[in-house]
Amino acid sequence: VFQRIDHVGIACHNLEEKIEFYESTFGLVVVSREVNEEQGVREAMLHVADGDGGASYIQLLEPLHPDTAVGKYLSKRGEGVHHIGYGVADVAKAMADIAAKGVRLIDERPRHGSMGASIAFLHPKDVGGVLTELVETPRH
Ligand code: MC0
Repeated sequence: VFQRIDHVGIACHNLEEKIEFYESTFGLVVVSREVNEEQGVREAMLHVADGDGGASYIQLLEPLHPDTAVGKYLSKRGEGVHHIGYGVADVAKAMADIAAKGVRLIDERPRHGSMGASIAFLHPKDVGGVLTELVETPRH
């Protein structure tokens, strides 16, 4: 089902400070910045590498409010890895295939993600404590 790692999402308190750290320490470059009200985040995508199935990124996430997924995560666990996003060819098909194996979907239908992607989250409690995201990138 998974074609590649699309991105690793990292929760942080201050997006601008973390961007500066990733740029100056690792030489990564921001290729997209968005506010996603539905997900309650302000985020930046930093390009890491290109592969056969598409690129991979680090996604830095700052909560828009404390009462959001990332806001709650930060207050409970502090800064760190928040989720892994896997590239899939067809997010709706991947959701159906994975749900059929007994893993709970957080989203009943695909939602809007970074850079025009269609995304859906799987419940971390059914994936060994790892919040897992399916990512279908738009076709060019
Ligand atoms: C919470 N838990 C996690 C977790 N967040 N475990 C692993 N990784 C995470 N990121 C655990 C908690 O520790 C807790 O475990 C249990 O799940 C319930 O957590 P909660 O704090 O009570 O919070 P809930 O249940 O209200 O929400 C957790 C849930 C939520 C994962 C369902 O965060 C969610 O719907 N996430 C999906 C959407 C999301 O994360 N959006 C932000 C990124 P214990 O053992 O203490 O019970 S948006 C994004 O990334 C987009 C823009 C994109 O990629 O393009």
